[in-house]
Amino acid sequence: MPLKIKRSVCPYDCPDACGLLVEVVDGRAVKVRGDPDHPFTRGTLCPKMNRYQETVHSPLRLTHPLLRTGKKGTGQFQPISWEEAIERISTRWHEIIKRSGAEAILPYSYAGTMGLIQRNAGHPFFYKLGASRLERTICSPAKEAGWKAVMGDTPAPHPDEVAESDLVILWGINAIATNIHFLHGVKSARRKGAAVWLIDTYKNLTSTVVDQTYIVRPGSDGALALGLMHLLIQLNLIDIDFLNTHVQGFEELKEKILPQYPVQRVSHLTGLSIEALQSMAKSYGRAKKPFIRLGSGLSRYGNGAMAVRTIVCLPALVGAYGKRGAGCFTSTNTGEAFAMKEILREDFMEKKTRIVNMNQIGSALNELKDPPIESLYVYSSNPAAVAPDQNQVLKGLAREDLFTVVHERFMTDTARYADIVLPATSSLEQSDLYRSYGTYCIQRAKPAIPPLGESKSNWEAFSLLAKAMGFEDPFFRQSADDLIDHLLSIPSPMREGMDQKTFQSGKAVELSLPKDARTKFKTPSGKIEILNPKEPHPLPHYFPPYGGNEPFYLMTAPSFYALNSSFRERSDLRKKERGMLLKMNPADAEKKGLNEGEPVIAFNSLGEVSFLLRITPDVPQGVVVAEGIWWLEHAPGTRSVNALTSQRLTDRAQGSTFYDNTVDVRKASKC
Ligand SMILES: Nc1nc2c(c(=O)[nH]1)N[C@H]1C(S)=C(S)[C@@H](COP(=O)(O)OP(=O)(O)OC[C@H]3O[C@@H](n4cnc5c(=O)[nH]c(N)nc54)[C@H](O)[C@@H]3O)O[C@H]1N2
Ligand SMILES: Nc1nc2c(c(=O)[nH]1)N[C@H]1C(S)=C(S)[C@@H](COP(=O)(O)OP(=O)(O)OC[C@H]3O[C@@H](n4cnc5c(=O)[nH]c(N)nc54)[C@H](O)[C@@H]3O)O[C@H]1N2
Ligand code: SF4
Ligand SMILES: [Mo]
Repeated sequence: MPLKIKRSVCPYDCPDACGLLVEVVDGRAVKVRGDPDHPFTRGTLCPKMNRYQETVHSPLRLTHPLLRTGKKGTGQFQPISWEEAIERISTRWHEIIKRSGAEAILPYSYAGTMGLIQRNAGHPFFYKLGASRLERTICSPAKEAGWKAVMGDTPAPHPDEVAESDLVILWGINAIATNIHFLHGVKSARRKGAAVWLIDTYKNLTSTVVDQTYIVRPGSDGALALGLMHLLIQLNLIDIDFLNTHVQGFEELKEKILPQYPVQRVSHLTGLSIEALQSMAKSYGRAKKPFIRLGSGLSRYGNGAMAVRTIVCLPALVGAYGKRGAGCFTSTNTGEAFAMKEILREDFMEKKTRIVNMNQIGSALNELKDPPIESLYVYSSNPAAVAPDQNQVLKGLAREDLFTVVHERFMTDTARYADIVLPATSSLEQSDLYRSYGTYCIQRAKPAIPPLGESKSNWEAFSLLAKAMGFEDPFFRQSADDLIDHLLSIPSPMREGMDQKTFQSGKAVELSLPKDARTKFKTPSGKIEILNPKEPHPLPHYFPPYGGNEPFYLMTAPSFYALNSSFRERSDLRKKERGMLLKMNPADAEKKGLNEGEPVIAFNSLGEVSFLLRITPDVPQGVVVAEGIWWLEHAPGTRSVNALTSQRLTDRAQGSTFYDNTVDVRKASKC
């Protein structure tokens, strides 16, 4: 059989959105490589995706619709046809709508695939149905809110500009795991003499590729930024011309807020020494082009949006926003590249329906009334593993009166609780349109291989459901490619001058950035708004995170070998991770009488989770780290990390607070 090389895109929730070259033989993907023609991928992939074919052709892929035969959660099912599955779902939904109204039905989806068509395929359907709406704020809305409060709609710089910087700060981001291609630019900056810092709550893997790691107390970054700004003024390292021309509210910040953050207090709040703080301020103030790459970790706290807002003010003081290769990169906002309203079709909603926050799915399933949630339709997400307060989520999913449908590639923790499981195609089997939150690349993907078994894409599943529910609108009868063609026929300034032929051939092209992004800030005042009169607190300040009563702050950080709960089907990657570990400082382990490698239980008022203990000086005292989200079948106990995280939300934008939890730790057995 001849070998064909097809282009595709990595579908996962990762800022890099890599271009792929897929080697196909006889309808099977046999090898997957990074596309050398992709401007950001540059021919290399991360360790997770290097063998994507093993995920795509995994023997664990779901290939038939399934009907539950055993108790919820036990994973006992029998195969049924698509016709029967759709018939059962639509019959049940018609009954529920008649009895309780469509708001008793709730969709739950997130970012199993980032492709715009497949990711959002359910929106038009559920708007038309009149279902409850899901507030999709599990990831980083607080980070966006923090940026927006100061910079409005100002676009982030091109990520490769970092190569021109002389001081790169990786702030709350384990880039080697979560943004590996960004490090290409960081490395070139470093070769030219730039210093690279990591500011984190523990020495994550990225600390091995930087010059200096600063360990801060969880949730204290806002205080750090205020302290640095205070020191910059004292050291006379601010750019007065830039502040006078482009910034609103510097004087107010200087007079009213910064005096509250003398270096001693900031040292106390952050855990950084006075010397370290002074040295940071001097280096930052003297750098010609300081570039901050801000992760989302520090935004997942009760004070997360304010912390981000405060950090985003820092570059304004030294005029960094006015220079190429300097400033702050949170994420690219490419929302205007395509007419999203043509994908989402909010206009299908006849009246505004109830909103359920996805971080509070646990409470929603157990407590919502008028009407209670009677049916849950999950696609492109694994809430039993990824949502906070796992005990509440599992309790809700176990309700016998809840009719749950899960459209999935694998038998995940959530799928085990389904009444009906529908098999999903992988990204290599479906058409889509991709943009990225870490680059300005866009790409169109066509299927590289046929669907495995009877699996169907999200788009196809919703087409079938729309028909069964009697939706007449022609929108639901088009194919994914029809919709992509329609979107491409609508012009956007970001796509102006784009090379159509290259794009249609499946290669990545880059969107264009406004030329005046460094002098014209897209805020109501046209200036960088350190003072934002529309915010409940017009000036940034520091307030503590939620915290808790237990002795250790729990960092639920990303794993190098997985992406949220995706890739857990892969035993090769799981083996490299060496189990579901809890990392702890040697002094803490000694105090607790705990030994390397032994099973331990982390616990708080929400739950208990078993881990294997890893003792390491990379973690400071008072902090424990659990990297990755494991499937329950691979966990040492009966729960995974999110049994320890709460449903509390961020200060702004209703985001998740995964990092803002405390735990205690004890030996697993009392012998
Ligand atoms: N390999 C891998 N890649 C991924 C993911 C994954 O799970 N694994 N997840 C994907 C997704 S959905 C997202 S949103 C992104 C996530 O990427 P980001 O959220 O942008 O950042 P992360 O790289 O997850 O790193 C978060 C870091 O923040 C640190 N941190 C926690 N609290 C604080 C704090 O108070 N202050 C400071 N300074 N640091 C703190 C953590 O220790 C951790 O190292 O990555 C994506 N890519
Ligand atoms: N403890 C802790 N919990 C966290 C985080 C953390 O840092 N710590 N991070 C949070 C963050 S930032 C995020 S974004 C969320 C992510 O939460 P999710 O978006 O739920 O992410 P995944 O765990 O990757 O689950 C995605 C599922 O979609 C399926 N899938 C993939 N492609 C398709 C498709 O085309 N169709 C269908 N129907 N299914 C598909 C995959 O098989 C996978 O099971 O997790 C959050 N949870
Ligand atoms: S770095 Fe991110 S986008 Fe690139 S292959 Fe890995 S997961 Fe996919
Ligand atoms: Mo995320």
